[in-house]
Amino acid sequence: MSTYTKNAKLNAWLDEMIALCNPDNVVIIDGSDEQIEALRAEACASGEMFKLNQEKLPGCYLHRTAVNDVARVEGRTFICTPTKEEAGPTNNWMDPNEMYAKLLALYKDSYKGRTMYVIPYSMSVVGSDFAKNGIELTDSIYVVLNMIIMTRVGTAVLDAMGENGDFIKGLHARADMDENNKYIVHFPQDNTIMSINSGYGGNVLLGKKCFALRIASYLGRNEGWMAEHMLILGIETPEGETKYVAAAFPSACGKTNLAMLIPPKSYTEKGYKVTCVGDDIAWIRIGKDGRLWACNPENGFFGVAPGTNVKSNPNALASTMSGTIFTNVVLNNADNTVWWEGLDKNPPVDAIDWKGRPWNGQESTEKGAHPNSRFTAPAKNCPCISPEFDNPDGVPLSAIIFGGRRAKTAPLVYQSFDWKHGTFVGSIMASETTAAASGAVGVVRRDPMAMLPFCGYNMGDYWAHWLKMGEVTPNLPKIFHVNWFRLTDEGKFMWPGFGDNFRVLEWILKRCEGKVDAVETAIGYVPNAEDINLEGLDYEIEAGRKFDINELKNILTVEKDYWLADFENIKEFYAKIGDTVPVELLKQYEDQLARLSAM
Ligand code: GTP
Ligand code: SPV
Ligand code: MN
Repeated sequence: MSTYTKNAKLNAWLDEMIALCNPDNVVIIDGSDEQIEALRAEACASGEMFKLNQEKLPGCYLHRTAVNDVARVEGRTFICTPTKEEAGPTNNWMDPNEMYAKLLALYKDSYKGRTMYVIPYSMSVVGSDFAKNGIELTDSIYVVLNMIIMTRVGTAVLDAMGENGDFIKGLHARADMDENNKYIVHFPQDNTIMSINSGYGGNVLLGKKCFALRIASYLGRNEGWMAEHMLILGIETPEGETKYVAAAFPSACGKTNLAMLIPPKSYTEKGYKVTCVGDDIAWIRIGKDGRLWACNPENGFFGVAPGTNVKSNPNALASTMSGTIFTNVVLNNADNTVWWEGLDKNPPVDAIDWKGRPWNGQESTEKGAHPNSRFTAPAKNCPCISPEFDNPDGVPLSAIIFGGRRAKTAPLVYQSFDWKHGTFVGSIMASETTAAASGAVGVVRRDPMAMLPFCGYNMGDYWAHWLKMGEVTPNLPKIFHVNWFRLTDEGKFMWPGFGDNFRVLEWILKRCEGKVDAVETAIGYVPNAEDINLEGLDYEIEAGRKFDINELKNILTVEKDYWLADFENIKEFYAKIGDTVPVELLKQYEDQLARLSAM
């Protein structure tokens, strides 16, 4: 047996994977600055990455993926549990033995002429109670450098694993990038992830969606905790107190933006502040005090570039100013910097688009950056990163917020009646699809708890786990639902959104503290319009349109007909999940339908 590390299980697995993939070299990633520099230089020499203007953007690089490899591929993502029922009707499934046989043939000699990089990484603070270790094997330097930003990587992780410690196995190979043989596969019972024929984000940064959500949600159910597609933020009040909330929105529906928001001036002047604990994933456990405590297992942000600008999300923009890898954005030849739609109103004229073609932003009718182009930025770069970011205990949650992209139906904000009803609210979440996954954009689909593409087991069993957590947690957070995306008949966003979302967060916290009344409706508690503070919101949100209390009343209404139509769709969705839908949720469905019908 080889002696790459002092962990016997790891050495044995490495032997097996080396024999299978047949690399020319094996490199253990130790996380040192010298190694990172050498890898960057090698990637630039081979054309895999481009070094950007190091005066304006120190440590920043650009990467372009293959044009047919720009988002997660849900159709080729599999959960291979022993039975199909365990994976459930919302996941693709194949018999594990059949899938292993298929994949082993694809991986055979796939590293020939290449280097195998062995990435030891920890999700959460190395060695902490929350932490779980992983090893990702990859033949892509781009993946190595992204993992170094997104997770805690290197020798310290091997030390924490010791001679006998367990780890999640992840094998990634670019292979020949054959679309028809692209697979992102999870074997929850074996703690194993296998990804082949992709080089893009969530398909290949195996610590993220594959481990921290799909495998971790499965572990969480067995071990009594939760892995959720949620941002975590802190709200600091003028009195110096900080309250924490977690929020689940589907991909490209505003988590990074909410996680780093800057409150309106009228609030910052009084001393309110938002701090960011995480922007995509939360691991949640019951703390000694009986509350739910959340930590962000990641160490960086893999954020959507388009739409990020000094107004919408200055903190995200600041986070990308050093040590960042940009993927599929525009290269500005004039000063070797980057650009994307929505950054500013001055697209470069002498530029290269995300496909690598010459691009004139003043003349071209095509987008320069891909709608799902991204930045990979270190969390420590974020000006509002929470002082608790590295706290191994995480932070205690006052509220959990669900939300989606709904042109109609869902009001700006409402509160569920209790945890069971809140679980129902999460289970019926829906959103218009975005460019974060391949496929049609703008189609309404049900996306329970924003976990539809990320739940590592049967969705009905996952809902049961939510209900169970509600029973065993003595001091539960309150559950809310928000929708920043209501549209006018002309297709304009009604609510100003972004920093002004703080106004809604304030109402949510007041509800948690019992400081404000609400209107009891068929779907939950809705604010009295007067209780959402509109102070300072007297600017034009677009030419000729100001937001006022009448517009607010409009987006707070519960419209019976829309909701009844939605319930038809929910019925179909529940039928698809089938027998595993908890009886409690069926009861919640019936009760809410009765309340709506009686409106
Ligand atoms: P993932 O990284 O895919 O999980 O996405 P995310 O949930 O972090 O979404 P993100 O914050 O990156 O936002 C995605 C898109 O939604 C961007 O184009 C934002 O500009 C837009 N967006 C975010 N918040 C708001 C809002 O309050 N109102 C409106 N109208 N758009 C928003
Ligand atoms: C998402 O799609 O929810 C993301 C990006 O956060 S990815 O890492 O590709 O999943
Ligand atoms: Mn996400």
